[in-house]
Amino acid sequence: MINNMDLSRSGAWSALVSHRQKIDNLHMRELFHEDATRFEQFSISSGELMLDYSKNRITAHTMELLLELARCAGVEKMRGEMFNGERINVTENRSVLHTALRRPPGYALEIDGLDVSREIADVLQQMKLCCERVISGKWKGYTGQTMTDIVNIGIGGSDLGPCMVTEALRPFAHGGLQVHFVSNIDGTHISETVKKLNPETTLFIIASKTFTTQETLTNAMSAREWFLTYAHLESHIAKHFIAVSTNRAKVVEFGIDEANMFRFWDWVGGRYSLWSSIGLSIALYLGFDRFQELLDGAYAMDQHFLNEPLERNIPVLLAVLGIWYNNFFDVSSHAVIPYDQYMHRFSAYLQQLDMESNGKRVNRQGYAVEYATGPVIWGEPGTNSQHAFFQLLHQGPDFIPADFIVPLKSQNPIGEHHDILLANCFAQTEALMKGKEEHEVRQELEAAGCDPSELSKLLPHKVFPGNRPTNTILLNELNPFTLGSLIAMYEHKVFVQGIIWEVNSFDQWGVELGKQLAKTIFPEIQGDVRVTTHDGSTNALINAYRDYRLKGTTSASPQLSFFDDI
Ligand code: G6Q
Repeated sequence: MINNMDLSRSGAWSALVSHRQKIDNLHMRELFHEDATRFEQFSISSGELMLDYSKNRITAHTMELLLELARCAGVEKMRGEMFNGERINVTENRSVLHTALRRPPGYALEIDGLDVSREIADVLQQMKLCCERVISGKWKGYTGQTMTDIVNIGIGGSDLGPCMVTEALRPFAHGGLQVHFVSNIDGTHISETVKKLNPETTLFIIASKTFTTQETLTNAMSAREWFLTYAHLESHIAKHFIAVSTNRAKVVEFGIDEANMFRFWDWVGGRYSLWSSIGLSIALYLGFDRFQELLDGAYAMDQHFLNEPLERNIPVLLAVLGIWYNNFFDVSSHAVIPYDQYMHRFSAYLQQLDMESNGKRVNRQGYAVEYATGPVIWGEPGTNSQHAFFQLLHQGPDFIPADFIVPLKSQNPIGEHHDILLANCFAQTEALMKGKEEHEVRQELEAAGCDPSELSKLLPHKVFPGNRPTNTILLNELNPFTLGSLIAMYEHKVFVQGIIWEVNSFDQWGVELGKQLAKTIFPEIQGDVRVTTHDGSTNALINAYRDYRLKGTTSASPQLSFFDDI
């Protein structure tokens, strides 16, 4: 079905199409040269975060047109609806209220007969008490010892956020507990993790919104078996297993004490859930007060997003810039480069947030969209990435916009490391913007004494086109508050883009499909008959593994049969 009303047929969209043609030959180098105030015009601060978006292929008129598109799409109205708990997740008929999780208590909002503010405050209080007991050592294991290690078992939204945050905020950990994350169904992940652990001092958090996710439950069963190998008595499980879920019945069925369950709600999407009790591993690792600072930082960004006009609104600016390249330059990739080693999981986290939210081919009404709905998000920290894929950023045939995220303060200020790190970062964005022209390369080669025939051979290889857009996001320091703001900034960027593209950013039917498909093949792998019911390729692959299993020593492990029931 085609939607004749979609935004790509609007006047605002057409104006951008023609504007794009007009500015095609404009080089950022000239734009900076012509306007000494370009940085002031295209940069903005909020709290401890500053966005410099001056190194983009934009003029003031570009921004006017892009913001007009955002207005036409109803960004302001939809923003209010999300914060007010309207059921904007239309395919699941749910509210989208991760912003309520970081809002100070005491406001009135009722969803499905529940007072949201009270519900959230109750769970935060439960988390706080748990943190106090575990961190102080009052929580004892089955042999009376205090806990030294937390293992979060979850996947996707129940893993990526907490894993990224605990890595990013390592310097803020209280130091009394180590935290580990097990997500992959590959037995290597759980095996390698528990190898290092003492069951007497290990606390497992089984984090699953639905409590039916195959990977999480398999890993949880294996963790349980490992634990019982040492602890023997099932009654000891209560001291070592906690569940975070919306599904009380399944938690109880699994054998976790209800008193050890932390709830959350279906109006918290998986990839938006680190602010809920899914963040328990963060709170235990950093201490509850630090977790609260993370929430406060996100709340500060929520207020910015909610109250600032579109032209002074950081998530909105980032969103429309992304749309500018994705839809009007046909750019299908976007790099995210943190200049902070602690942020090494940030791009992986952002991949899910962005690509799972907006990777949709139909709009909210179910009509096929006729435009791209988001780039591939990827990246690695600088400076490592400079020695890996930056070649493509500088000299590949297509340009790839990139966000550079830079904390000004180092957590490990040794020698000149931080100065060198930041010098590299600023040099990269400058080079991507300016490039290196033929006459500059020629001069350089001549000065180096290169002979003319060698020079003409080398010349084209050493030219850099430049005009490659970057945003630079400066943070005073990477701490719980600023990280909270940064994550919320990207959440709202993704939200605004979803509104403009008219997709439902809050469902994930593609993920659900994966969950179903594996459950069909799993019993076939274990069955007695050769598999013939799929396409030729899938049959052959399944049978190759069946043959291997029959010839090898593998036999169905007891915990696997558990999944027949879920
Ligand atoms: C996130 C997705 C998905 C989900 C995982 C884990 O938005 O829905 O990544 O978080 O599939 O699901 P459970 O938390 O239900 O185990």
